[in-house]
Amino acid sequence: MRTLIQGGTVVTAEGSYPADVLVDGETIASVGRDLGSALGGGSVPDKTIDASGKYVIPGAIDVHTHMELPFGGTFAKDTFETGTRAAAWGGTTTIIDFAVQSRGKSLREGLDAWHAKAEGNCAIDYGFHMIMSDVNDATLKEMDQLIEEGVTDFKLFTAYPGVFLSDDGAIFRAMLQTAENGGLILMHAENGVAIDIIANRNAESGLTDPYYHGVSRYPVFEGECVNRVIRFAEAAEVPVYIVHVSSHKAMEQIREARDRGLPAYGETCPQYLYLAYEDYADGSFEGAKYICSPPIRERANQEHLWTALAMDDLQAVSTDHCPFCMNEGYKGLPRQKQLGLESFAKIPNGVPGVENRLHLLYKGGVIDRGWSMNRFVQLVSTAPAKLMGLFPRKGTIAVGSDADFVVWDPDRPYTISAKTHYMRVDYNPYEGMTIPGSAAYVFSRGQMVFEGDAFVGKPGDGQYLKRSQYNLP
Ligand code: DUC
Ligand code: ZN
Ligand code: ZN
Repeated sequence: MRTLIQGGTVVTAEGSYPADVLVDGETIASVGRDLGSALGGGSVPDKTIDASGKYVIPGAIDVHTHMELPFGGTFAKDTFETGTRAAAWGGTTTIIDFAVQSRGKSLREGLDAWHAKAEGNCAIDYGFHMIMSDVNDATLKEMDQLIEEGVTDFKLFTAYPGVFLSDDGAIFRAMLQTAENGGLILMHAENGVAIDIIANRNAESGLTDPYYHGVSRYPVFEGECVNRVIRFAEAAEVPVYIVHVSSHKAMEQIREARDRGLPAYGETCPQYLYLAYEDYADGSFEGAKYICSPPIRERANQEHLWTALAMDDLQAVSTDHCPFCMNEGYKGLPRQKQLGLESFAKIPNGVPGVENRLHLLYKGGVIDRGWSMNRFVQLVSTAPAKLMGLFPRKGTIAVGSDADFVVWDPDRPYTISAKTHYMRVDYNPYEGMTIPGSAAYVFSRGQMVFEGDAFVGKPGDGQYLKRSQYNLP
């Protein structure tokens, strides 16, 4: 099957130029001017897409999702089937989800469980990171095996005492292991022990509204941990990647480390760029929609994060997609956010976003702040591909790369709404926001997945990605 994408502007992280793209099977066969006539008389493609007036960008990569994550007595609502379809609609053609090692179990058991959930269900390609809840001699050895299987990084937490938290020794040991095996440590860096002291004090004083979730998790508790784990990585002589950077204080630690020449990297997420907790100080339960960890912050943080993305002090944008419904009974399912009607401490942590990442970055970055389309592509596709060992198979438009791409129409406005979104959740944090452009066509390994708003892909077409070692951007 050969498909010709004709007359568009190809955009990569390096540059933009008018060119056609010829897809043969699952990969890009040719990129150049006027490929239609170059093909010659008898040789016509099976399908031609008119991309004039549109951008042809690499399929985007969301390196931080939680499909079906068990959390606080319930599960994140999107399955691998519904979540990957939603991702594709927004222009994301690869996700990397977090497999979880439960305390006392092996990494293998956790990884096998995540393979079982995803296999045969995904509309786009997918990979896994591994969350390590126990660092010990056995799990350190297992890390080497997982790397062989394409799970090349490991997430550790300084948050969630008693569940995921790793102490300093565990973090440092895991980093030393990656110095040997070439893996990458990803850190959820917030001081969960200190947070719990403030959170419990607030809850005991009757300050139980959703608003106090954010109030209890001081930005300095994030900054302190980011600094600490970067120092451990410096000592272990390994790179480190900080997930979901939410505050100015945390971002500054990454910037300062990079200024010293250290391979410290960080991502942020749309919720930290757009949502602010002071908007939910009215005591209503509405704020539960926006409860995630790290929390959304005071608005003053947002511009610092946007600038950090523009200046490469942060290198990627992911979503931390982890949707929980607000209302009991949604699609006949039991309560989720309402588990915390009595106290914010019981509200499952997470926000939806997997289908709106490109919309929000395009509007906030390209339209409102004048970024180039190349910077946009770098942040949503190319840097994630490099950091997570997928480049150049993914993350660019080049001969031989997988034919994962999006025909992005700058004149196809879209108003975000839970009434029309594909995510399996009963609200959208960005409800009512109008985005001037959106995806007109989405391709995954040469197959069209979305034609406008019509899903033309298939659950199960997405394949597991065995990833390589990071290739630092
Ligand atoms: N934070 C969230 O908000 N949800 C899932 C896990 C996490 O760390
Ligand atoms: Zn996290
Ligand atoms: Zn997460």
